[in-house]
Amino acid sequence: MSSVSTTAPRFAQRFMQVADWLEAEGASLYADRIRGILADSEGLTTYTAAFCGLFSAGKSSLVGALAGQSLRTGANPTTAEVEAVEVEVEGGTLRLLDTPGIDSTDERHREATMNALYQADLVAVVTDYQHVEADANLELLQMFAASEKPLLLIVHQVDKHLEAELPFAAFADSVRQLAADYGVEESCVFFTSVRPSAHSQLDELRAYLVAKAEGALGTDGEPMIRRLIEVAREGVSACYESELARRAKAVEELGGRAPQSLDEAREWLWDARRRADAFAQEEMERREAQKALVETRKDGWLRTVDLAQIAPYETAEKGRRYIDSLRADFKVGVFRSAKKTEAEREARLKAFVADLAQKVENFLVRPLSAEMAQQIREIGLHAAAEERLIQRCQGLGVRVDEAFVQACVKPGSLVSAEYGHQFVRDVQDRVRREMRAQVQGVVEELAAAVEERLRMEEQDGAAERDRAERWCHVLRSYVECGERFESALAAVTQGEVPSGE
Ligand SMILES: Nc1nc2c(ncn2[C@@H]2O[C@H](COP(=O)(O)OP(=O)(O)O)[C@@H](O)[C@H]2O)c(=O)[nH]1
Ligand SMILES: [Mg+2]
Repeated sequence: MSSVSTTAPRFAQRFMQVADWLEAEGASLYADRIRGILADSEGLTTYTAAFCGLFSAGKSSLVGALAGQSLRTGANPTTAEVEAVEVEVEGGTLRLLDTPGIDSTDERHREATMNALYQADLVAVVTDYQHVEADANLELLQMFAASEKPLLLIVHQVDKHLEAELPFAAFADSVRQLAADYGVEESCVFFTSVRPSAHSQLDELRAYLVAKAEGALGTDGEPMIRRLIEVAREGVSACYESELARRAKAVEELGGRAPQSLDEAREWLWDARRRADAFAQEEMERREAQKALVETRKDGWLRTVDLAQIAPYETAEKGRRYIDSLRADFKVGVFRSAKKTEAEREARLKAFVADLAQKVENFLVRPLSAEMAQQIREIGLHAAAEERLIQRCQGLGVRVDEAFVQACVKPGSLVSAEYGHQFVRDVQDRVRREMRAQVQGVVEELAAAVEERLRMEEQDGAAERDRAERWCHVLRSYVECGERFESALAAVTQGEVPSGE
């Protein structure tokens, strides 16, 4: 952080609003702590070192010795108060907090100690010579190692050391090793005693604290601002903790594992969205491909209808001969009797009809019906729908009989010599038109069957899609909460009130 020099008091005041916000969010403990820091009129010019540890570690004696004063010492203190002694340093005051001690048997003392620590710029864990590795001490180290505050490990009452049992250097090494395990540097480990001892670093510790205080106070107000920010951040964390945990649990319930970080959750969400989108895309593409296939088949079948050779030359010739027989001047036989003429017309009509019907059957109906049935099978519809359609294909056909052909004759055109050709084209057109209409009918039923199959497939995929959507939802909900948390943290770090939800 850059020097806040003259702006420090004003900047600090902004935390009043942050405190109000925390209060409104239900984190009144942190709101009170901020107000407590702000209420300290000396706050901006005070550097605070808190001494904590088990009872009788010698904290009070040590603090007194550091300050050159005598503090209330002795076993079993009845008060749970935090005592402060102050030492003048350049640029302000070094305040030493003597805490009542962490005693697992008295929750009030533990609480008073923990409550005092938010005011501290530095924490010193004090242990007596004989209890360096006591569980409570290790717990304390563990807890403060996680915070941002500088952390000291002080092994007190080293006058109790007996060189005959263990060389002091070896003892000191093992302590430094332990400290390193908790991220405490060698320069932050001190050995002290208020009784005469060759190993005591009481003066070094005092010099260290004074230098630390003067260094921090030289930046004018920074220690206090740091404390304010730290408490505000803790308060924000407290506000979001349970909600974020709840949402992480929802993610874990669905995905088997809770995200380890917001970034990981963002990655999961990104992935989930991509997969859900791909799923929807696939579905749409399948739908479009199926529709395109039906269109392609329809075009192919209609082309088959149009190109079928249903009236090759000899068939067309029979048609033209029939038309010739209808002309007014058509007469046959020596006597050109009406009966014979009529019989000839009848014969020519029958010959044309029989030939045409056979050609239509052989070159149009049968090949088309086979082609359609084959291609419909290839689509892979549900059995019942496929069966229905195949039957429909097998039932395709045009009833080419005398009436069909006669209906195509335009009597008014009989005078034209060329009409025979036109007539044969008209007959073919009528055959193709009727076939086209039947093909169209099959295509409509096919399209409906394809649609039905798609719908059922999509229904089958619905459970999977639902799951994917739920997964996206819980991830989004976690990420949103995490982002609000992050931006609230960023806001209070700037002394700003986090913006609304
Ligand atoms: N031998 C020895 N005893 C000490 C030392 N410092 C404190 N004591 C004794 O340890 C006991 C507890 O000291 P006190 O300062 O009250 O510990 P606190 O409970 O941590 O505050 C008292 O009887 C002190 O006289 C020391 O450096 N050497
Ligand atoms: Mg004490």
